[in-house]
Amino acid sequence: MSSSLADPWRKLSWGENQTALKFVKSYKPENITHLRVLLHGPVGSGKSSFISSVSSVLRGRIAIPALASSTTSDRSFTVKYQTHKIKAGRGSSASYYSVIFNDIMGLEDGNNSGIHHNDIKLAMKGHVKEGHKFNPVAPLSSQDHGYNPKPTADDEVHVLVCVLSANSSEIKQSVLQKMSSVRQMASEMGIPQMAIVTKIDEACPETEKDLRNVYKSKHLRKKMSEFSSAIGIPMNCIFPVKNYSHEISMNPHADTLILSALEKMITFGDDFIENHKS
Ligand SMILES: Nc1nc2c(ncn2[C@@H]2O[C@H](COP(=O)(O)OP(=O)(O)O)[C@@H](O)[C@H]2O)c(=O)[nH]1
Ligand SMILES: [Mg+2]
Repeated sequence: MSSSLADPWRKLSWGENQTALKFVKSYKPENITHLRVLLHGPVGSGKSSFISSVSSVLRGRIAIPALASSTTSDRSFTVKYQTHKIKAGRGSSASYYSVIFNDIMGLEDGNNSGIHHNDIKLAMKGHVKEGHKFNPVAPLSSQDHGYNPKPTADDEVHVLVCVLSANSSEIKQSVLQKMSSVRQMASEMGIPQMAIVTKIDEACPETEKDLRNVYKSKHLRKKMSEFSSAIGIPMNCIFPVKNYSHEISMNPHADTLILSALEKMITFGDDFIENHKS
């Protein structure tokens, strides 16, 4: 039996990125400064790489991966709440794009690692101050210095993105359960959710050879559908991506996948911003 479908189950205009790029670059939310995307997922799932990759796509060249902090072997680093912005232009005319990112790793096994459930909720509501160091055993309380008592719409999270690796047959059921419960918290707050599935190159040799095979791969489709039922995100809100990890030059097909996910983040986040205007 062949491992690939004759026809892709989702159609993309591979390498034709101008329209999407223009959309992302020119996007401005109404009445607020930026649209905040919160990425969550296990250590090593590719959150930092995705943010760097977005930066590379928007700037048209490989970004210095200054953001890649965590490695799978380093699970004990302090976890700071940090906003990542992407610079548009250079020198004195430099500004930032209106889509900004935070990433949190809240989903490790065991009690003493990861971020407390309630802290993730507070982050989504905008109560966590920039630079706050999460403490897994002492969740943030309203008396703490890191607590922002009066968050504005700019501090809030506008779209929640689950980040999972396609190459992780070993993602534990307990991790998926935690992701599912974070997603449910977001649902209760009306925050839209979606997922990206990273490392599609590692998970599928055909896709590694040519990224355009991604929606023909039976293996990846199965993987995405498993994630979909495990965390409760519909298939049409799950996007496979290949992050820039080891390459030294840009790949227009990788950009197409990244932009396709990014466009969805913006339209979802913008809907939320629209619906919650005060
Ligand atoms: N081959 C491949 N490697 C990736 C991809 N995304 C991330 N990586 C690698 O996976 C490792 C962990 O990624 P990182 O972004 O630090 O994960 P984080 O802990 O979620 O921030 C790094 O070595 C990345 O280079 C991908 O799409 N393909
Ligand atoms: Mg990271």
